[in-house]
Amino acid sequence: MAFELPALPYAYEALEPHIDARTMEIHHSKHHNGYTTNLNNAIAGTELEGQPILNLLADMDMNNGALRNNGGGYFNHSLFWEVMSPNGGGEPTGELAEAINAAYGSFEAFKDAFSKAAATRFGSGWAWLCAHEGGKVEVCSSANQDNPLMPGIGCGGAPILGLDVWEHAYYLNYQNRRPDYINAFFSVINWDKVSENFAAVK
Ligand code: MN3
Repeated sequence: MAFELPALPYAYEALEPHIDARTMEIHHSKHHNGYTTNLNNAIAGTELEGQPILNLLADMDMNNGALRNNGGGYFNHSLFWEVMSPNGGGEPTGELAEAINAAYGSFEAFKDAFSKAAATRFGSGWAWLCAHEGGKVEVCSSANQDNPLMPGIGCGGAPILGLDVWEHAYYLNYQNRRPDYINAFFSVINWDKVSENFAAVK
């Protein structure tokens, strides 16, 4: 019944040179593993034990710091690994491309908006591309391990693409150059997976 650390869908070194193997190993085996363990500890022996993660996020008591931070950390990283691929990059196609063009006018304009959201998130947090039922998409960001599925975050819809901008996600390779890391992320985005996520929401 407990949450388990999901296996990465590729090797730690698979995203090099864009994201280095040491960062991936620490990020997955230490950080994500820690959120998973601490999420299980936060719900153990409570009525929340056994609830699906989407229910935990939607019904989140935002004053419950352990559940908020670790439930978000567990979910956000599970999404993050899946929306990257060594065969990623390029641009979305099909209905997702149409939705992005409808909202932003072009892929380049979307990339600018997403990159700005990621670069200007002060301190630690995430940048998101969210989708609404009906298919409208929008970019936003949230602090710490919050995400758009939690109450009152101010991002609409469900996240279909997420970028971790905590320093632990990039500091070994990029130091303070967060914009370079954001740009590199676009070389590994798994648009097929993001399209799947989009189809599931809309
Ligand atoms: Mn992280």
